[in-house]
Amino acid sequence: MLPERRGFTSRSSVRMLAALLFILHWIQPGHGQTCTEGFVYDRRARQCIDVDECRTLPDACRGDMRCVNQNGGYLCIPRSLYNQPYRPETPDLPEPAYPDPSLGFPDTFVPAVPRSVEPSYPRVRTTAPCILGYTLAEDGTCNDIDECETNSHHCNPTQVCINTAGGYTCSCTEGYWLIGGQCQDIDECRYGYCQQLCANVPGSYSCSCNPGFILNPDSRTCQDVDECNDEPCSHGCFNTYGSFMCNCDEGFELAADGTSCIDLDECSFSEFLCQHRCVNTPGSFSCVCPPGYYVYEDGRSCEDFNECDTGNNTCTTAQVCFNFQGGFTCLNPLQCHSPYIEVSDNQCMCSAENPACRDQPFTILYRHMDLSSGRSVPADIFQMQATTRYPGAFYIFQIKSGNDGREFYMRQTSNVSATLVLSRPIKGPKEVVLDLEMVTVNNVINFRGSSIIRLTIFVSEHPF
Ligand SMILES: [Ca+2]
Ligand SMILES: [Ca+2]
Ligand SMILES: [Ca+2]
Ligand SMILES: [Ca+2]
Repeated sequence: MLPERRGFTSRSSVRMLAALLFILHWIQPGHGQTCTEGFVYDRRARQCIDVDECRTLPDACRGDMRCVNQNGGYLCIPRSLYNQPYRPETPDLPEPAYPDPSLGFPDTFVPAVPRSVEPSYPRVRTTAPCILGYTLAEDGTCNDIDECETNSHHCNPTQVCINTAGGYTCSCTEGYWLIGGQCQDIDECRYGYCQQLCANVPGSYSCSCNPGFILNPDSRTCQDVDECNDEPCSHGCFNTYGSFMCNCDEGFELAADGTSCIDLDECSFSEFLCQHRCVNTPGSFSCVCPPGYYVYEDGRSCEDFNECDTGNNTCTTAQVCFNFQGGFTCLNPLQCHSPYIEVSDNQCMCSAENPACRDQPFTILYRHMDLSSGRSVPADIFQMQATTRYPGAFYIFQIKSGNDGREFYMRQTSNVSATLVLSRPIKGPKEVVLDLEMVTVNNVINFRGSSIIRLTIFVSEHPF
């Protein structure tokens, strides 16, 4: 850092001529006062004062040097010492990037020792009582100059000036750092300041979170929202990282909205779910049975109420309750019509001695049975058998009446027995009264007689 003497360079003859005229002008008035190099005579103050070469010389320092005025001279020092670019080593500290004062600032330089000057009149004080950056107070002490306050700093307009003891620093405000001598916004997003979403703004930044997260108090990281706390699900809720899931109780399925549960229509799954009828219910289903039935333990089958066993019937004491599938009936006491007489509570007889009984069946036996509608065919449904066997006799079994729909036929199973067979499906509800006849033929004694079983069949409405 050598002081460069520019006063007498012959770079520009015009400038030299101007300087010469300037000097002459000062000499001419005849005050008889001359100042040494670096000073000019101030008429008002009547003393030699320092020339600020940095202001008066258009190109006091060359190149990348900066001019610093000194008492009786000036200094050229590298500009780099004024603005030390400062870059934080790690990007995660959005701290103000204060330049290190130790790197040196103009006002913290030790002032150059003033050159000795020739004694002159008036004598110029060449030694300041305080070092540079301080000013002499009235009490004789040296006080720090607040360059920021007095606006005598050299911070550039993007910087802020911070006064220090004996000097000052130029700094960037928070959120900016010094790049190329200018305070430029820190792009915090580029350095991953935010965990999830980041928006850079001049001098700052703001973090936000993806849906399902909330910003932590540190304003940078995000944490999962436990959505289940707000009970968004109709039924069950499971919190997940960044979201949540709903599930539904048995018998329900998740709706398209993902939160509500809608009933499953189990009845639509299969028509065999219930024996009779399926009724969908919220979260379940139930089987119902027609009147006269109840739902069995399996929940789907229908079982006939036995109204006769349970006493849940309307039969009088004189009547006999007869239960069948899906209902019951009250059988009136047997009434045998003349010439028949009653021989038991379900049998009438026509006496052989009675002439009116000739060509009439000897006995009529009353029987009742029930039959399910739609029973698969063929089906053996009733047995009949001769109870009295006469030597030399044989028996013929036949349906004498009641088989108009031809649903039945009689199949002889032995010499003395036969089976009533259902040969066509029969649909209830209806009562079918069949007269099943057993004809006894004895050619030895030339006898032919018959007995009747009057079979009443209660065909149920339902196939169960
Ligand atoms: Ca920023
Ligand atoms: Ca969650
Ligand atoms: Ca259901
Ligand atoms: Ca019944």
